[in-house]
Amino acid sequence: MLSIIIPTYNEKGNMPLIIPRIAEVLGKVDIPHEIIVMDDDSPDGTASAVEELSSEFPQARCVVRKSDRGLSPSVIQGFGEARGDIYLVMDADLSHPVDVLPLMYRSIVEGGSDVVVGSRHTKEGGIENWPFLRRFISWGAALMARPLTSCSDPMSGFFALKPGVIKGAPLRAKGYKILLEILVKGRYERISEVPITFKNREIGESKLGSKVMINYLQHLLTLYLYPGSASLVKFLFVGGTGMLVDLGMVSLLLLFLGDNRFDLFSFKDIRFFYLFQAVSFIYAVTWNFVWNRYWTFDARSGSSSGQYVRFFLVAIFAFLVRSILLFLAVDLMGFDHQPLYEIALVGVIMIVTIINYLGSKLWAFSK
Ligand SMILES: Nc1nc2c(ncn2[C@@H]2O[C@H](COP(=O)(O)OP(=O)(O)O)[C@@H](O)[C@H]2O)c(=O)[nH]1
Ligand SMILES: [Mg+2]
Repeated sequence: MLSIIIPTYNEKGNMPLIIPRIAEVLGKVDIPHEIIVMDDDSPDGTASAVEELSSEFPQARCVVRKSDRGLSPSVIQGFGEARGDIYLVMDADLSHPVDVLPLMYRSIVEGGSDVVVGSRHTKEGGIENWPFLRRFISWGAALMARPLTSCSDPMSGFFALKPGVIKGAPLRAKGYKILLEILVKGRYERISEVPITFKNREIGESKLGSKVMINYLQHLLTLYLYPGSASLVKFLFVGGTGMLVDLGMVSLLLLFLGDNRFDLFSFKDIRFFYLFQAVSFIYAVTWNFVWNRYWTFDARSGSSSGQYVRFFLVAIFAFLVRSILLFLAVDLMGFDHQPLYEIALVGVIMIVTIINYLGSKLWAFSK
């Protein structure tokens, strides 16, 4: 059974349009379903409109919410009310095309997707009659979420999923973009998109105004900080702090244990220099390991000793690659003067970073 969750606030006029339309479209292809209207006690009588319709459409019911109002909490509570095997969320105002419901249903049941998104930004998707500025803002907002998800339209309010995706996920109800929240915190493997053309509402008014934008930026920040999200961004950041830790440590060791405190690079015995470098290397790798395990990849469920050994091997391998490439570039190819040396160095660091990242993600911390 498909559970359709529709959050509403003052959508009385749309109820006699959307409920029969859903029943018609799904009835034609025999998809058993329930329609759960999650209403925030709308003063216009949305709930009684649903009540009236439910004699003809017994699959529809309304849950009236009197506390913790808001779009996302309504949807989250709707997941708790749903009794179906697939949950689908859509707006009440017919902005989301009802005809694609069977397609979304089938991409989960037959296509094996865990999540399906009705997308405005995919090929053949679109938005009807939006002025340029609104389109531009929407595009920019989606771009800012890009590192968090592969979905082209994570701001969409039209999506379906298997209940297992959100089971146990710590969904936070403060943002308006509940799909983005689910895509960052939920558990899923396959996500697909169905192109939709978003239509402007004809009945009622939009509830989501400019406050949504500030809220969105705050929401984005919490999602970027959430363990396991946007792992490449976090990995680069952690790697940067690791470089500072490495440099700081080597300088401290040289300062306090070097032969000549005031001249860092005058050594009677060069072996000390290598020893200090090795110590700082281990220290920095350990620093990176801890942050990457808990934060970048959220890999605390795996064995930490195994992860540490693998992470260390990746780091040593990357270090060897770095040394070999630099030797080739500087000693063999003659990239030993400005600006060739700098170009070679940047290139080598990029290659080594990619090795470190992929080695960590796909091997050291893989689940
Ligand atoms: N339960 C509930 N639903 C809401 C709330 N705000 C908006 N909605 C519903 O969420 C859907 C999208 O809202 P809408 O105002 O159309 O946003 P827009 O399409 O971005 O302009 C509609 O079905 C609204 O009735 C709210 O605070 N609580
Ligand atoms: Mg709308």
